[in-house]
Amino acid sequence: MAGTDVLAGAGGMLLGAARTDHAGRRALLLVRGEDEPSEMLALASTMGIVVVDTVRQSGSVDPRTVLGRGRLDEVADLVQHVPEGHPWRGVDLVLLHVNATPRQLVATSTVLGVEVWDRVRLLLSLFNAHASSVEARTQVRIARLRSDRTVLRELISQETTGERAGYGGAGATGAGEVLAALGREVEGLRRRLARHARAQAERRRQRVRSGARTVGLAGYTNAGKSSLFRALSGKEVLVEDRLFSTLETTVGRMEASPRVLLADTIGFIDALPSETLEAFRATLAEALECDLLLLTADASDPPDELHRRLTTSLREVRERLEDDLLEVLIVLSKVDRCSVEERHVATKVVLDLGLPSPFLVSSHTAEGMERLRDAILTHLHGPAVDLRLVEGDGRAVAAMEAALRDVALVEGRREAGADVVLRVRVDRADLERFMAEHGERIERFRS
Ligand SMILES: Nc1nc2c(ncn2[C@@H]2O[C@H](COP(=O)(O)OP(=O)(O)OP(=O)(O)O)[C@@H](O)[C@H]2O)c(=O)[nH]1
Ligand SMILES: [Mg+2]
Repeated sequence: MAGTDVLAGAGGMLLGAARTDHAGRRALLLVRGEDEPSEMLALASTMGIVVVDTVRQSGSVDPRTVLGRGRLDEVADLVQHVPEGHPWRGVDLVLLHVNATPRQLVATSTVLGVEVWDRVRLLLSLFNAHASSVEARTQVRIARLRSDRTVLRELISQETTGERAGYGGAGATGAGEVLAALGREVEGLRRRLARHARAQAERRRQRVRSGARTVGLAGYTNAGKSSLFRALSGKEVLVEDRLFSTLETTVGRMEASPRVLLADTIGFIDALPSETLEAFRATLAEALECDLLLLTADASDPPDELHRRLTTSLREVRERLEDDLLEVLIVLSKVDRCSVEERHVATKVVLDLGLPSPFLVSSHTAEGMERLRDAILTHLHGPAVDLRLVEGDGRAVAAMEAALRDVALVEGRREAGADVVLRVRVDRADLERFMAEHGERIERFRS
């Protein structure tokens, strides 16, 4: 844990120690320009951080300090000498609403003398707080160390050019050693993650060999992916009204369709630098390397938010897919919260993006779920067919039925005298093989 600790104490560089629980901390949000900080506030509140005030300065972002230097000095003065009863009392964290450069981070924290996080560091701390599996923790740690390295390099460069006093007493040489140690740690973690990714890829190959089909769930964070996963699979996963509840991929079988696997995964967010998301590549691959993708969005978002989040999700998905031909269904979730009018508006947002007509569903009321399930099966196996297994000369229908059940998903069954009529979903190749073997005893109708 050398990296974070060193950064936390480095000559006034306060960028966050290794603590994972930030609930109850009081923070100040600095906004430059006209940006709307609601997502930043949601990220902070997801972590239980109380943003006591927002300081906004018009104009464009200062390349050195985000806010202008004069304004930042004023803020520093008040942060360091807060009068009794002032809302800034107890503030020990300052948030920058932008993805700051290392230079801006170092300068701002030096001037303010309190811990400073930009949007990326806030996300990394959030990931760190939510990461529960070894895999997720490793991914987050890699992303964090990479980010720390850029800040350390900036510190070293400022010392070398005399812009700042010695680094934590040890000087640039000491910092250079820390940097090298961080590099080694990242390499070790990456090797561990690569082993994990290889094991996952092998599991995927085994699934394909066993004839299973995978349906991936992707979409903006908090879109309702895990709820949809739960509704379709019956498998319990973490569902919470917070951003990034899910950080790793869970695979489960679709209820009543054991050959269809669903993969729930981490959500997307705007403007997450690719080197940060890179740490989650293997996790995303687990869900995105699928036969069918359900791109999920929250129908109850305001239309412009829905548009932005869908655009981000589409971009992230497309960047990660080698295969453009992947089939995608658009799912609008949480429709139980929407009026008829709102549903129309949300549908229009989807169609205006040139996407196929969306499935409107609610994981809470199960509305639309049957239709979605049906569409999934139709995409994977084609439409349902009815097969009549005809009883004859001693060969029991039961044996045929058992053979069919090995390759097909049975959706309905009725008996007609000694015959059995089954409604099935079956891959064409499997059906052809089955017909070749038992053809004279099977009547196929209503496909
Ligand atoms: N009303 C309503 N709320 C829903 C529905 N589906 C999900 N939610 C709520 O939306 C919030 C987020 O749901 P999740 O399923 O955790 O969303 P997610 O996309 O997995 O989120 P992350 O893993 O954090 O990216 C939770 O509070 C859910 O209860 C729905 O169909 N109707
Ligand atoms: Mg989730």
